[in-house]
Amino acid sequence: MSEEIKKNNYSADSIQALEGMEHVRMRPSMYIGDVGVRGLHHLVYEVVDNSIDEAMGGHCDTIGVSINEDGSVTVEDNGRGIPVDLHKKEGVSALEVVMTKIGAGGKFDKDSYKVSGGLHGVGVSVVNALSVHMKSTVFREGKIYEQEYERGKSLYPVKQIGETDKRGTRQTFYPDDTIFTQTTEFSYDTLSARMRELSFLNKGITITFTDKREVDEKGEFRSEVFHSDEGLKEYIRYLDGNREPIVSHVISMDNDKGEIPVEVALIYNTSYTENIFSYVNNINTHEGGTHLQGFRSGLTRTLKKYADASGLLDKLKFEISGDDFREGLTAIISVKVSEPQFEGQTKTKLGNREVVSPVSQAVGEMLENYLEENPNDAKVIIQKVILAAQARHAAKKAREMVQRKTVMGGGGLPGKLSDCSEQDPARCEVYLVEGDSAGGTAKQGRDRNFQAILPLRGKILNVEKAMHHKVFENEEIRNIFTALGVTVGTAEDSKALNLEKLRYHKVIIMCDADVDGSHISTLILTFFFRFMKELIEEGHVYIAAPPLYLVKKGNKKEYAWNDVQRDQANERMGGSANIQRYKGLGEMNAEQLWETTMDPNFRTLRQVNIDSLAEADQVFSMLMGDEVPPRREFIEKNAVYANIDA
Ligand code: 0RA
Repeated sequence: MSEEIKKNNYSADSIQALEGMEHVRMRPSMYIGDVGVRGLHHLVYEVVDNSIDEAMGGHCDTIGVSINEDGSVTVEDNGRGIPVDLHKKEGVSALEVVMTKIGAGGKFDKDSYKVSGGLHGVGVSVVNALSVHMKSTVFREGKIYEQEYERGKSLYPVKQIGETDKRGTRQTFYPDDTIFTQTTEFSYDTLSARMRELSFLNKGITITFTDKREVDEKGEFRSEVFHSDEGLKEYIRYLDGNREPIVSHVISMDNDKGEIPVEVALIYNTSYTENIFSYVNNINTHEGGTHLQGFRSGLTRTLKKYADASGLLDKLKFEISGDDFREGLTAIISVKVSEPQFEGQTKTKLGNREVVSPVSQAVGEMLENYLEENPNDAKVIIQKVILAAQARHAAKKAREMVQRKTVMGGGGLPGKLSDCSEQDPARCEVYLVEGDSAGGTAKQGRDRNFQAILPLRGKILNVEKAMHHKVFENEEIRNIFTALGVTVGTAEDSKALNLEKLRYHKVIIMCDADVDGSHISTLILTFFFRFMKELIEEGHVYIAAPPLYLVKKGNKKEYAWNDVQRDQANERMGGSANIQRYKGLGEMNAEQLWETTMDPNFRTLRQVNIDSLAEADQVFSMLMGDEVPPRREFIEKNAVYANIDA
């Protein structure tokens, strides 16, 4: 947008601005992405972003976020307080302008309030427009000011309501259920994960997160305090805590002085997966972009140079590829860009060309220093790279075999697949079922028109711990690839998944409702997460929910998915009903399985989505990695999909 257009927008009269607020209510998705669970949580991020900006400007160090008893959310900081003096152009207080005019955020103060941009950064007025009620409280220059709003319209002019020696801003909003029709209930896990992430990305800030909707046995609210002094370095330790490092330190740098502030931290571990998380202005850039490109080029260039000089590559018969430098790498890149250009399908790909070179340079310098000062680590890294190159060649052969079988095997679907008759993938679903016997029941119970069944034998390979060629050699995994009809990998891009030929738009994991079953679901999800991430991202993966109990009395029967439902059903039947606990899918007959778990009119499917890739990665590495105790604890305490929730 040119300067001129910006100015014109800004001087737009209040009628136009009002239309702006109405436009937000008419087309909320244009501002917050969607009006589902994700959009709802964006409201909180938007408000918190403003406080983070105030903190990044050096004006505050503490942010409180709470979900209140009534389901509203409060965000409070100890910054300078949003100005309340008269805004000359608009003729009302600056606070009112910020709260009720679209795109007004900070235009009255160039230095601060340069909101993060990107997905969020639409301005707190958007949150206001989408809230049935909102209240702003400002603690500033010894006084307390307040203003309230309904669906974005102020209820009265800003008023002084008292005196204080505090400073700061408090925002409380109650999302509008006529906009967020799916739900207005905030998820503790989602918000807590984001606050943790923000504290790592903005070191030094203390973020307190409290859920006041419930109290525990001690009568206390669930609450967490997030604070990181070391930022990304600590974030890496958190993410990789369940993996075994092969170098002695986290390698990191923080250059906040440059034109484009760059922060990077990385470590190498014994696994075979590459894990790079990139952020622009605190927003996770799932699709990567120019900062990631800079990171990769800096990493490859520097390591290659070092390896060449070391003579370690002399005996190697293969070319080393970029991928080889990133096996077992966990890295985080965070850049701040004043006018970010976001591209890509989900607008999470950074497009600014000017970012490539500073990031590449910073990464190069950081690594060069580290390799120089830690020659033993350097050697270990290069040896790992060589192993990766060798394994890549082996994997390529194994993959080509899968490909040949998929493409040329005369439509050779796996023998164990019971396919459906419908041809349109959009209407087809496939159940991945634990065990041959449950597979048999599912096969009898299904609607063969559109439901296919692929039984999986027991535990599938733990891809978190296996080398890639082992993954492609594994029969169960090959069956999944062939059944779904997708192919992976080309010589240029071993990670590109081809979803065009996907044969079923719903891929449903159906396992026993017990610890073993959830372990198997997790193994399958881990496989999808590492090798078919797009399948999850495009919303194709679901988890079936078989019931835990059958409650029966006379000719009445009810199914129950938890203890509360079981007891309620029992009560409805006047107590003393016969209660059968299903120990596994195998105990249900075909009709029962259809009724409860497969009939689209009755079943509940949980769609798997990844809110935070970093959080999901941490969970998977913990669940599937070497460290047993945290896994035990987690599986015992949570549904396995805690952070990839439905
Ligand atoms: C612009 C100017 C000033 C404060 C802020 C913005 C501000 C905005 C937010 C949003 C959430 N918390 C905030 N805290 C402060 C004040 C400039 C001054 O006092 O000189």
